[in-house]
Amino acid sequence: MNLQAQPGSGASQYRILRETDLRDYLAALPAVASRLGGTPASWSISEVGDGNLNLVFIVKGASGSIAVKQALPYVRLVGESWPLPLSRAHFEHMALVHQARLAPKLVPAVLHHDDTLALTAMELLEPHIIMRKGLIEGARYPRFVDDISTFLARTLFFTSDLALSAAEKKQGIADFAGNHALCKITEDLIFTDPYRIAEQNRWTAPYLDATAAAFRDDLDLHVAISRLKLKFMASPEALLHGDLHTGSIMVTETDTQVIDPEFAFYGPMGFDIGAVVGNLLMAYLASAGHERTPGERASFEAWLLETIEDVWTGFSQRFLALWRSEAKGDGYPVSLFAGEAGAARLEAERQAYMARLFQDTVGFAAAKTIRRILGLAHNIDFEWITDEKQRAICEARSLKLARTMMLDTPSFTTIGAVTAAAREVRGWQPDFA
Ligand code: SR1
Ligand code: MG
Repeated sequence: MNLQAQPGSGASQYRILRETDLRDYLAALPAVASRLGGTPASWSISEVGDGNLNLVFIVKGASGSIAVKQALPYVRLVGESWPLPLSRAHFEHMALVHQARLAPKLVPAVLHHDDTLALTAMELLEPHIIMRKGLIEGARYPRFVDDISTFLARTLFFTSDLALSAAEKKQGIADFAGNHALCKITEDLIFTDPYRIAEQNRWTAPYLDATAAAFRDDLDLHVAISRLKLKFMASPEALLHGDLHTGSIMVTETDTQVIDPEFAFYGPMGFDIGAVVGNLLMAYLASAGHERTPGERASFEAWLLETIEDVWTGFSQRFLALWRSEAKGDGYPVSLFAGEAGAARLEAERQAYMARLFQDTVGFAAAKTIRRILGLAHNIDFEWITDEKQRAICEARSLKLARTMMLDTPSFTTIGAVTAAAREVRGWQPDFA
């Protein structure tokens, strides 16, 4: 497909906005200008993006503040040598609009969108912080479990064949099918590169050299990751966020907001749920690297494990409740499950479906972990552990857990089995320790 023909490509009129251009641009938008208040000259504008792909500006005026995100035509983390379609801003905007409808109050409000400039203006989330940073500090978030399990259950259920007609579902798949360049990033960086020699791979050397080499030679692991990759590519079960790590979640003690759905597409539900579970497991196993005195984070770590359990339990209860009360889709026709026997059989089938979804979740959580330790894009849970040996110990524990989760997925039949394995590996010392 010709990328130039995709929505949002608008190559000829696109320009990277600097602060002055952005001021003029926003001044010409009456609703945005009046929200900011005062004169455009009085607005403070700063570029604060620390993600891998885009520019992010914070604009503050006399009476309000906004965030403005602009896609760059390349991967920010790497530079202009890695071009990336601007159309991702179009798909992100479409996903934000869907998610706001399906999971009200859990995504930032969009104030303005411009496909040509690949730019979206949103409410500024204040005093929220990126959840990953809060977890590194050892902060707990009492609203998180309810909010993220609601977000997951509602966005996944209502975009699936359980809730939609076949025609609606296929239209949804078509609407997001053009976001394949972002899918390709995931296909390469998560499902392929960590298991082969790739120029951009990196890990904490020399401590993890042997493990990285072992992962490159492990054919059992290559089969397991390839099965997951195929599932990612060929199972359009629901509209996914597509990059639901703890850096895509902003939190306070009383609020949770899911941001950055530029990787949105129709894929397997377990990929989003696994992203949350995998990133919480990494937060748990990185925690030892952030202690100043042994054991000082023990109760925080216990909270994290409880949170992981509650996310799956909360998600699965909510998803099942929606299925029992809102199943208007063409999957599982009601007419095939009439009477008491039919109802019982359908309920058994729901349980079987959740068991399969849990297996996917375990596998994808493992894939998400391995890519952050052996691939290109790492996370600050580990990166901010300055003692390299200590960081490698935390990473080696995570790799050990992830390998078991990926190879022995069927042995994890409950989320408690996952947290028990995490607790056990927390006490394991690699050879180099
Ligand atoms: C080149 S982009 C690297 C990563 O950043 C995003 O947040 C996604 O996780 C992607 O894989
Ligand atoms: Mg992102």
